[in-house]
Amino acid sequence: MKENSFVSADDIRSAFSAAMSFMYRDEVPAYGTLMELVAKVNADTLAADATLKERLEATDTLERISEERHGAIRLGTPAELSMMRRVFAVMGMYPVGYYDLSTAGVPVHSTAFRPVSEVSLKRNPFRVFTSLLRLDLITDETLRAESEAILKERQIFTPGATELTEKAERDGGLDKADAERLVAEVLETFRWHDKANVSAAMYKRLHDAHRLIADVVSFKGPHINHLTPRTLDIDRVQALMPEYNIAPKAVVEGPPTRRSPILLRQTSFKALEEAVSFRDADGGWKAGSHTARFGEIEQRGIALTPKGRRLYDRLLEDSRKIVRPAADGSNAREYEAALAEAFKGFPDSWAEIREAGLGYFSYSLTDKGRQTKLPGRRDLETLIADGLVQFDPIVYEDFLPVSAAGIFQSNLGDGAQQEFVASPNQKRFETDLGAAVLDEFAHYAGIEKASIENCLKALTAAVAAE
Ligand code: OOG
Ligand code: NI
Repeated sequence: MKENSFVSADDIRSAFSAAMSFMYRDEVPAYGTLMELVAKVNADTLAADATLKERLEATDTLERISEERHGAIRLGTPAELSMMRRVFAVMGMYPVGYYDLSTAGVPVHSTAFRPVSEVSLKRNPFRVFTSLLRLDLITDETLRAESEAILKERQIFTPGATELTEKAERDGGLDKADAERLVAEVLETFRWHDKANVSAAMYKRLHDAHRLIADVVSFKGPHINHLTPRTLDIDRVQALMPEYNIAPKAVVEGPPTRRSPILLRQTSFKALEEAVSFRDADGGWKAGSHTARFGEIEQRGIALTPKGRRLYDRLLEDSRKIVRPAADGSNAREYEAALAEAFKGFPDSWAEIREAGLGYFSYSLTDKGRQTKLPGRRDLETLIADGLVQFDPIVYEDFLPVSAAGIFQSNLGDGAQQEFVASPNQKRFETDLGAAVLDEFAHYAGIEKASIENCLKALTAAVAAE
């Protein structure tokens, strides 16, 4: 096969995210309603803000503004995780970051499979927050062994998905027909199954141990549990959800509303109780219900340096010392006020954020810079002061463990939280994954450094070329 007949990984990912969106809207009608609301709020925001519209047009992202940015799944075994990695690689999605959620009372650890290069992110930014169940955190040994045995029996990938992934690995890509088939086959892994793998009694035992364990172990596959479009005004969507008959989670996760947005803000509508059936003793089915699937929205800001992230974490913690958001939303106002107050400690302009070394920026030449030739290298600050170089925030493309835990919690029901001993285990996760995860900070730092190098080179190359 000639290499140039291969479909690009970016195109496969695009087709896959579109197929997922279509399937999920069909499976979860409330999600379709959320998409409509998001599209409306985005259109209103753009109509009221001509500068924002221009900027989005210039960066070529206007058309896809309300499309999904991410989804999430929860896997049961190391074998599932490593195969998932291989499948996502065919779609140009690679594991970035390690998230330990045990501290937040959720027995999983996670990574995000996502496109990494700027070109790929722009083409289609779809990513999947992927969690692996940690049976090692389950204290009941019998239940742990039973769960392992149940999970061992299931096969979450179709033979076609496996075969096409192997083919892509062998040949270095897929042609159009194979790529289309792969998307259809992989979609099966994420489909909802309303017939459980277990009896109602087993489901109850799993559920009593932790709702998340029941969600992973009881079913044939890792149903997609939410999709997340991007909104230009998260506060507005949060406020409007009830009018659209969808129940928002109590508070928006992440930083407060700001002039210069940092990291990631997220909210969701609460997971729905859905009809499922369980196996009974004589081979029939017994009616029951399960709560797992929801819809989420996100708004992204600048990626923070380790120093900026430490400040963010500290301020978030400070605000939560004053008010911890209650699951029923009864103190949402107080929480928002405490959050806003705490974040007065975080500079709110790009210039200050940059000067304090809190965020990552991409540097480029100004018009004046493009017409300038310099005899030798000058330091960056002088070039900025002289108006030759400008800077723009680099968007945060990853996730936040405290926010993720908040999203998990509000969608696992409002019952009592469970405590687990903090036990991050990135080594174990990477062994199970079969690869190392990319370090997000190193990645952003690399993008920033490359942009500076490009400016310096371009400014001096003008002389060399003379
Ligand atoms: C994943 C929750 C994390 C996010 O946006 O932080 C997440 C899950 O509930 O499986 O998707
Ligand atoms: Ni999410």
